[in-house]
Amino acid sequence: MTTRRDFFKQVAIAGSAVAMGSVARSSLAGLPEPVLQQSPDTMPPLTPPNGRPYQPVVTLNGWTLPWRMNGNVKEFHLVAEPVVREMAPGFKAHLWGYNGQSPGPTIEVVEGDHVRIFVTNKLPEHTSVHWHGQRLPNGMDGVTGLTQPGIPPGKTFVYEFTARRPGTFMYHPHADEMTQMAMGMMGFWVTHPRNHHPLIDSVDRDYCFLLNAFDIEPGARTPKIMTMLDFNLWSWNSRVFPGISPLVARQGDKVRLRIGNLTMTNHPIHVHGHEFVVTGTDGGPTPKSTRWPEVTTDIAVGQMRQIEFVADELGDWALHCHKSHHTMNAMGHNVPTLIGVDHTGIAGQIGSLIPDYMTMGERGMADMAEMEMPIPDNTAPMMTGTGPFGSVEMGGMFTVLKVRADQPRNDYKDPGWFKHPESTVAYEYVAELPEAERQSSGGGSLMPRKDKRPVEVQVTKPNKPSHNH
Ligand SMILES: [Cu+2]
Repeated sequence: MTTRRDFFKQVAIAGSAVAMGSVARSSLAGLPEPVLQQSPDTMPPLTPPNGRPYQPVVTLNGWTLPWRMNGNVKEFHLVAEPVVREMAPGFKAHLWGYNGQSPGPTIEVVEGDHVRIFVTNKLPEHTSVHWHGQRLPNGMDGVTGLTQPGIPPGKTFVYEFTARRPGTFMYHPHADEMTQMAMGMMGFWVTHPRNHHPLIDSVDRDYCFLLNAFDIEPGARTPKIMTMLDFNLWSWNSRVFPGISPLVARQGDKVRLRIGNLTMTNHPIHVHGHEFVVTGTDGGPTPKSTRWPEVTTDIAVGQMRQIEFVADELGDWALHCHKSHHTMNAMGHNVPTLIGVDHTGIAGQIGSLIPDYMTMGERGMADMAEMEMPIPDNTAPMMTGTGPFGSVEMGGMFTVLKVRADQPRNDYKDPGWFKHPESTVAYEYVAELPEAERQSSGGGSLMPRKDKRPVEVQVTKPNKPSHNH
């Protein structure tokens, strides 16, 4: 452990992505040096230094794995290992991943490339890598027990195949999958077209990320691997809002998003302010005749979707999963619904017994986002992220598409909040509200009111309770 800690110190000095030090190099002679990533930030696209040229992708809160050309073979080195992933500022999870992060690095190759991937297993149990969606020899498919023995701890296996068709793919273990996927082992794979492809447009910005989910008790660090459905952290590339980078674009840019789902449920991904078309799946590019405009696309379990649009509307546009429980973090689950329950007085009495006690949710849950609620150390707040108008009241699978007129090309830096032109923001109506006629009338002739009973549900709206007990 000491060696590793010292190594990380050196890494911090040397920069964010570095080759493994000389200690490990001697024992791995003949292999490409594994490159490790220390930062959870979105790294700039990796322009290919050699091999066939292509337009690189940008991995949200991730990076692309550098390679070595060995003759005409592109060689990569993946290291399966325990990692510490910062899922949001102030919240670190103990996961399993590849090369220092979960997910692992994105692998980018070009159609026709001969690819050799060394996989070193530094986990306490065997593993394998399945190359989801690829055409390859059966023995390279990575299914433990079926097409290969598991890679034992401490051993390195080699996968070798030709990237036969262009498209959007992913990789993940096919060994003790329930554990290894629940712990965060997965990565993205993009095979770029070799020549102009009639169904693959070139774009100005090409983003990719994986949908994943974890169940980590507030205050804990390690996911519960037995959870099948009731996850409490819904993440993109093992990050939760407000920890997910914004997607930035220059006005008029053609933007592609490549999204893969490795959770246990479907995610309807919704883009505000723009319409997109689905241009590809993990089966390849979609025929043009099948493309129609959408603002939400459902991504089922084990599926990948490639969507494209022109970012022509200036602003800060929400981009999120449309399942509202997937845009909140741990603490937001298993809270009883208290809307309409009047707690006046009770909180004070309980507060004398439990100093930090506060009532939750009697007017809805928005208060929760505003309050500085005491939460255990190392816990992502339930929903938060502060925008220019206050709390965004979101967590989990949420980020912002930022379209700017002056965003420099190939610049992925966060431009800050959108400055709305005058008179383009929703505003308060300040005059007296007229009484609606139907409030006093007996109803129209088509639907006359049948009786005069008062409405049955009276929602109690108490005054804002004080929470400073
Ligand atoms: Cu979702």
